[in-house]
Amino acid sequence: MAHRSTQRHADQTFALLTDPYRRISRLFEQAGADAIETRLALKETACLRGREAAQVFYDETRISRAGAMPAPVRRTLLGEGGVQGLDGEAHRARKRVFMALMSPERIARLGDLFEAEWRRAAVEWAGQEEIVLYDALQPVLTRAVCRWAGVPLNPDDEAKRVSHLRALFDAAGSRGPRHLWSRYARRRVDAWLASIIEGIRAGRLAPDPDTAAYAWAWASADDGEPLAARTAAVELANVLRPTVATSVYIVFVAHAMQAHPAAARLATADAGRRRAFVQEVRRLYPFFPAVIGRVRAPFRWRNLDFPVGRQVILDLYGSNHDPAVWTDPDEFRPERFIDGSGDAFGLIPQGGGNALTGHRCPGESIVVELMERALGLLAGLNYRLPAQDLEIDFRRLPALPRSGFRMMTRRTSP
Ligand code: HEM
Ligand code: MYR
Repeated sequence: MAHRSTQRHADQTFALLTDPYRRISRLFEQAGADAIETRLALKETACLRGREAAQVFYDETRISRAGAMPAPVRRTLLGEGGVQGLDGEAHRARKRVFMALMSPERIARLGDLFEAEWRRAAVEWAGQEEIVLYDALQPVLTRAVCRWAGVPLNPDDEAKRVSHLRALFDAAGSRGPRHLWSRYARRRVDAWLASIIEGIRAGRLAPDPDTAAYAWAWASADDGEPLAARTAAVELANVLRPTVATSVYIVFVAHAMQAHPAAARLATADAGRRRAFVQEVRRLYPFFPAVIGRVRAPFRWRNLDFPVGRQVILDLYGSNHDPAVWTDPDEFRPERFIDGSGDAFGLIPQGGGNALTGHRCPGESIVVELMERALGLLAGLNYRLPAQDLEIDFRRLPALPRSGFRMMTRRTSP
């Protein structure tokens, strides 16, 4: 069929820039397949979606991750030399350090710090005509996660640190000057956190042993020597940045609460329904579009050849909307998760498989905790929504409601 061959050979880079979340899904629909070949940034690329595709992608004997991440992503969002680009035992050793930070007690502690910072900020919000939730959350999350991670945050530097951490995830996927701003922010964040690591090693700073700053300052490399300070800084940024990025998901929680007030009321009153509501927000709303790897050993799957070195993309957003896995995938239905979140390859907004051994995100428990806390806090906050454009802008990376979610929070006298 003529249109299939055009589609196979047309480079999708431009189309992806204008519709980063849904472009690949359209190709799956057009081809009537869950595995398609295309070209991306001039490279032959296999795109996959769905539960079985996730099993293939996370099979380490088939797909490797080292060197797969494009330079523009490493120079902004991720940094150089971090866990995302490692394979095998080097990866597992690095990953254990992240996972050791995620005990239920420590996660609850971060939740408590977030609530305390939210309540402090809410006093200020009550004196303002209006706030933009997305912007208002980042200082709150930065203060909470820096306290939690043992990273001192000098009040004079706070605004600067918040804007740099935000730029790492909010501006990385832009073109032009905003992308360069993200690169600049990466250099500033790396330098800041490397100085914290050096301060700990020199005894000038003494964070608690159960913090991320302590863990990364004293983590060792393959050869048993301490990690290079710059690498430890990148890993510490791998804790701070994504926690601040949870602001995107919290805006989506607020968005879903206004769109589905009955479900939101149930979620406010019941822990099981609250978890289900949050899982459905993570499934439905667009955030991390896709993950990328390379074929390590040749294989064939769904009538497609996967030669060694071939670039492979697992479409996370598409997988969470795959009609073969989800009934009415575009509908918001928290009930799907009332009996739990299913297996490790179904709901995959933060990657699939096993977080301890594979590349799945180690921060899911943080994200779910902060989203659940935010749901309760939003339900308890006195606010009205001014007229605004709440439509999700799918061309933005990360996608967001066009208005950033404006709220009228002024306390009116009785
Ligand atoms: C990896 C999403 C929050 C730390 C990932 C991956 C995704 C993801 C898609 C890649 C999985 C893969 O390569 O297979 C998200 C989203 C978040 C979030 C949407 C919402 C804000 C967090 C948090 C942390 C975190 C709070 C804090 C510790 C990491 C790290 C990796 C990772 C260190 C690399 C893991 C590895 O390569 O083994 N995340 N994440 N993320 N995430 Fe998250
Ligand atoms: C995190 O790891 O910080 C959490 C998730 C951030 C997702 C940001 C989504 C868009 C970034 C794409 C970067 C593309 C750069 C060319």
